Amino acid sequence: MQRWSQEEFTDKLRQVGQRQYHDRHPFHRLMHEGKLTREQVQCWVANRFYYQKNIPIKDALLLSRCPVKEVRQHWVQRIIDHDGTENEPGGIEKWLRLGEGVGLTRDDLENDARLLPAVRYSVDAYVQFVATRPWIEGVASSLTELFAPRLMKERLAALEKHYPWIDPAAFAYFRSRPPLATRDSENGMATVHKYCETLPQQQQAVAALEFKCDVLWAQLDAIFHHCVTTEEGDLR
Ligand code: AHQ
Repeated sequence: MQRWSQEEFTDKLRQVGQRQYHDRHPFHRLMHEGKLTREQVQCWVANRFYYQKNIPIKDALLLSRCPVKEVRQHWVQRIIDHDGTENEPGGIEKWLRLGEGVGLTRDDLENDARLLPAVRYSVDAYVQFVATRPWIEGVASSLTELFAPRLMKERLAALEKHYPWIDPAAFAYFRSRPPLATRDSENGMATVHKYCETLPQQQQAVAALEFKCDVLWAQLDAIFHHCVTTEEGDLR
């Protein structure tokens, strides 16, 4: 069987998102419907911080395994976007400010005080995946961001509408992230098109994206179980 055309390959990748992206997870649905309590929002922010702070680690691992200068030249910007510079707060700093905005301390987040085991393991599995798989599979796994801008816009509108107890300034991350996510997913898509030259490589890229959707979904399963069902009884 010969390799997929670029359109077919793009379509296969986008179908993964339609089937498995975490925008449809019950926890996000509760959030978007304004049904989360203060404690449940805090649980999500604290646990998602572990994912956010591991993104630059994952990206640095990918850089260290990628021999193609042109790919590294783009990829390095992702680390700067999250770590920031001495003058510019990056995504990690904005997420810490989100934490303070929902009533947590920076310490709570930085010391993983509320980190759930399954969130730790799913994020660590993502970092290990990028540390051990071929670098192009690490690129493919980041393509969940094809679907992130729409989710973040829906999330921002819901947070501003349904959670008046949170200072809207705390949502800076969700305002600034979508254009970066679009830029990164466009670069990632062009990179997998260029370097997945055989059908098996294309199939591995789709598998990498499916794996990453499970990484995101598993985090919300843990958060939903610990912070919703056990807290709210049998809320379905
Ligand atoms: O804030 C997010 C982010 O910086 C990234 C980096 C990217 C990657 O390299 O895997 N994935 C990602 C995502 C972020 N936010 C998630 C959300 O729901 O807020 C979505 C997630 C993604 O779609 O992969």
